[in-house]
Amino acid sequence: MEVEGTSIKVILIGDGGAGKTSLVNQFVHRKFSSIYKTTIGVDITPYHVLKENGDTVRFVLWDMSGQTHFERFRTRFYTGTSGALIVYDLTNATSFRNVQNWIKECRDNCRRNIPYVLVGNKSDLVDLKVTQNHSPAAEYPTVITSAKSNQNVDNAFFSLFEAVIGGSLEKKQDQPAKTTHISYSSDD
Ligand SMILES: Nc1nc2c(ncn2[C@@H]2O[C@H](COP(=O)(O)OP(=O)(O)O)[C@@H](O)[C@H]2O)c(=O)[nH]1
Ligand SMILES: [Mg+2]
Repeated sequence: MEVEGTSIKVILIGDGGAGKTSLVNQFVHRKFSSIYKTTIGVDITPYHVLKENGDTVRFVLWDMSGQTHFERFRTRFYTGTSGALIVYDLTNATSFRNVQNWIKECRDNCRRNIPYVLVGNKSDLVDLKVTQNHSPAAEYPTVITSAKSNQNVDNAFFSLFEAVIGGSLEKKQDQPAKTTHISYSSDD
């Protein structure tokens, strides 16, 4: 899948169930669903933002759905990435420990230095006084979100966007974004 033009690819990675798809749905479509759908493939959503000087920057969000164990697919998924949101579930200690593995895999496959923003999601379910002490990788900025209640969701994405372009952005989009699902079969 080629995304044309001068679009900037950012990816969402992290354990299945952490809330990657929900964060994109809340950020782009202002929707939340508690139904957990695992589909095989990748959801690609363009998202346009304005720079302070009025120029439009076109980001494309790549959300890999399910089947994170197909290594060949994952390697392709990382190609051309400019930044990554690494999502973990504040209620799931394993997802939190795996952040380091996701960072390592991303480093190995992106073949260049890219900014990372860690996202501790599902803040609506936890007592933040307890979980704020969890700092999986102090060297990376971490944003605590709820895709359900829309807490800090824009902050998470814009922190990454601004780190990628190295400047500040206006928080608006010039058109509703449409998600394209690219399915993928195991014998591909
Ligand atoms: N309570 C709560 N549930 C969430 C939140 N984000 C995602 N979920 C739920 O967690 C499950 C997995 O979310 P999903 O976005 O599909 O995770 P993904 O596998 O990382 O894409 C779904 O049932 C979501 O409804 C959140 O912030 N709060
Ligand atoms: Mg998903």
